[in-house]
Amino acid sequence: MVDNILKRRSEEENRRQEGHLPPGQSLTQKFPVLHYGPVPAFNPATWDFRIWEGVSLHTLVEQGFIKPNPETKYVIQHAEFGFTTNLPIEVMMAENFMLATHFNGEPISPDHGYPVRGVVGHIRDKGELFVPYFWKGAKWLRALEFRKDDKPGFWEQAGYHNQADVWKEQRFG
Ligand SMILES: Nc1nc2c(c(=O)[nH]1)N[C@H]1C(S)=C(S)[C@@H](COP(=O)(O)O)O[C@H]1N2
Ligand SMILES: [Mo]
Repeated sequence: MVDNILKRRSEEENRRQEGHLPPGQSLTQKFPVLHYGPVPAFNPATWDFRIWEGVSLHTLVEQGFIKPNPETKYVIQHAEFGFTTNLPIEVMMAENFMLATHFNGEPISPDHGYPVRGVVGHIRDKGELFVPYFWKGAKWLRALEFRKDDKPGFWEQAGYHNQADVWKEQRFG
């Protein structure tokens, strides 16, 4: 127990010195559950997942399932209970945006978004270009909406910063 705490602390210090840990943040070695509202029940008989016509994601486009609509600038992820989050299309078309069904070889747990969630980006090192990260991936994903204009999602409307750059400590919009 105490050993684990000390190990985490020293790992945290290493990460900070390497410039990977933004100010005011701490290192977690767990997979915390962070969302608003309850965990939905999954019923395969009634569950569906919609992608709007004329829109695209990198692999789906590459495999020829969807033809990109050049007018699209933003994509809204729609999840259970009306939760939404918004991202520029180029972010969702990047290699590190994923409609994830599994984590560490196991189906994603209900808490983390079963049967499918968005997983986006990474926390960049200081000085890299802006890359959105984990919080912009909707758990219990049900639809993707492709739009010309941006539309703030659930947390974004609740006052959180649209980009939330950790290095700039952008917490509120
Ligand atoms: N459906 C849904 N997805 C969500 C959220 C939420 O409240 N509802 N919160 C987001 C935020 S702010 C974070 S930090 C991550 C947390 O993912 P985790 O619970 O798997 O760690 O989920 C994101 N996706
Ligand atoms: Mo979050």
